Amino acid sequence: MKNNTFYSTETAWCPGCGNFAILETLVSVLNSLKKEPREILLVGGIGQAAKLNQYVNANGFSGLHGRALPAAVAAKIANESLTVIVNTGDGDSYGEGGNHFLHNIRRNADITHFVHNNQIYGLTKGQPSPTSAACSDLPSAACNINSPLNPLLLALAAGATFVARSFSGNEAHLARIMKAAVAHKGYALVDILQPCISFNKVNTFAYYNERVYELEKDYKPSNREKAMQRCTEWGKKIPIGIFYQAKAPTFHERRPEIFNGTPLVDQAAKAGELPKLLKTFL
Ligand SMILES: Cc1ncc(C[n+]2csc(CCOP(=O)(O)OP(=O)(O)O)c2C)c(N)n1
Ligand SMILES: [Mg+2]
Repeated sequence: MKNNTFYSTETAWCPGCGNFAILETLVSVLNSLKKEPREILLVGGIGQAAKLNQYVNANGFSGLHGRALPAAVAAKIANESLTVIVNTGDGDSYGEGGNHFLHNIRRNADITHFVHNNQIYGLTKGQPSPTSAACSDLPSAACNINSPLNPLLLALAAGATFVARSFSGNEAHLARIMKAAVAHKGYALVDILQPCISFNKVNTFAYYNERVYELEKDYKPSNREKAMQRCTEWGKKIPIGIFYQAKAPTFHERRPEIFNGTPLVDQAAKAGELPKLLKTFL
């Protein structure tokens, strides 16, 4: 198989958008997997970030705003041999899709979730999202009159087994974290700091370049309390890296009686089973 099996196509993003580095890094990570496009499913909701699946030559599914995760988990349930990767925005993942975020973490399906966190509703031209900075800290139209949400802390509290942050201005780091997230068995969240050059004039590439640093080489991602502490560090310094990783049974592993190592799509329907099943409801 050639090393350029996957490629990106023309996009409708603003020149200079932080999404480009995420797209190109994801394409290089997909090429490193040595899989065919038919073995990959890229899922999004609605938004600028969510358009990513339309720009890569793999299977794609665009759900409703905030509904990327249920679609991704459903596809994985039906066909566990698919590598399922969600790319969608902070508004989509943490705002409109907040409920799905919380409860799909608890399912621990073996999917990967890349959140392009530009701290803004980009597609609809700059309204505050749950991750926008508090108005008291940010004299801007796009500030949060509510308490800003820390998505990593929420994911840890909900029991996520892989919780990481990266930055679209550091492609080498992003590639490393993306690879680790895809390789992780279970739900993996990577919150990616992604400057929106059109509508977020505060959280720019310069802003992050000044603050972002990598977790120490000897940082151990096995301690959940420590991870909770480190992921709340946000201000003059912003750490990136894998905050937490743990082994836990996946959605499929917890239901061997259904999946039995064979994807549902490949399991033959047994003749006569449906009428029998329907009778149980009478
Ligand atoms: C149910 C529903 N509510 C609202 C919208 C309008 N809408 C479309 S995209 C979007 C915000 C997208 O923000 P985000 O998910 O952060 O993605 P970004 O564009 O910033 O990448 C909103 C509010 C919609 N399409 N559907
Ligand atoms: Mg956004």
